Amino acid sequence: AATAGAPRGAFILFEGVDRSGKSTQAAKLVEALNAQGTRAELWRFPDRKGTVTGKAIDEYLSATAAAVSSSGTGGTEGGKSGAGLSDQAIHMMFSANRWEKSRALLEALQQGVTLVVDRYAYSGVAYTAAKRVPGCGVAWCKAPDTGLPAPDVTLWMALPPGAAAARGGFGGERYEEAGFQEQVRGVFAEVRDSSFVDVDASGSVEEVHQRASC
Ligand code: Z5A
Ligand code: MG
Repeated sequence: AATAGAPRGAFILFEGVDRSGKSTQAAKLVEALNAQGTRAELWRFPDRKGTVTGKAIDEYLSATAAAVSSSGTGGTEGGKSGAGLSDQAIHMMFSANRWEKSRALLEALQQGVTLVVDRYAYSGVAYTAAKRVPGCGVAWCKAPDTGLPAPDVTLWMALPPGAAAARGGFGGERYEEAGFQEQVRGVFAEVRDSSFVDVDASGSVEEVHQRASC
C-alpha cells in the first residue's frame, strides 16, 4: 500500500556506454542520498536475479564476445538455453525484464522511495539497434518498452571513446568489443531525449560523484 501523504520518490537513471562508471556512481549516489535522509534504493537492469527472464539474459550475456563475432550478432551456439536466442527474442527478454519489475518500481516511487536505476530502456534500444539487424531499427526496438514508467532524469555518463575501454575489465561478456561499442554510442545519441543531462564522467570517482549529485 502507498504511504499516505508521502511525496513520490524520484526516478533517477544512469545511462552510458560500457565502463563509463554507471554502477560505481549509482551506488555512490544511493549512499549519499540515504546519508542525507532521503530514502533511496539502487536498482539495475537487466535484473538478473529477481525475475523470470533474468536467467536467460544472464546466460545470453555470459556467452563471450567471441561467440558474437563468430555467429554474426546474435550467437547461435551455446549449450545453455538463453545463449542462442535470436536478436529479436533477446530484445523482448530485456524489455520483459523491465516490465516484470514495473509494478514494483511504481509502488516504490509512490511510497516515497527514490530509485537510482543503473541502465534501462535506452540501453535496450541502443544495444539491439546497434546490431543493425534488418527490420530491427530504432522504432522497432522502442516498441516493446512503450508505456514503461519513465525516468525523471537520465544522467548520461559522457566519456570519450577509448577512455571507457581503458578502465579495465573490458572484453569478458558479449557486446564488449570496441567497434560495437561505437555503434552503441551512435544509437544512444540518436535516442537521447529531454530527460538527458550530461555528466562529465572523466576524472576520479569522487570528482564524477560531485558532478552527478548536484
Ligand atoms: N543490455 C542490453 O543489451 N539490453 C538492455 O535492455 C539492457 C542492457 C538493460 C550488461 O549490462 C549488458 O546488458 C550490457 C548492455 C546490455 N552490455 N554490455 N556490454 P551491465 O549493466 O551488467 O554491464 P556492466 O558489466 O555493469 O558494465 P557497465 O555497466 O558497462 O560498466 P559501468 O557500470 O558503466 O562502469 P563501472 O562498473 O562503474 O566501472 C567500470 C570500471 O571502471 C570498474 O573497474 C571501475 O572501478 C572503474 N571506474 C569507475 N569509475 C571510474 C573513474 N572515474 N575513473 C577510473 N576508473 C573508474
Ligand atoms: Mg554497470
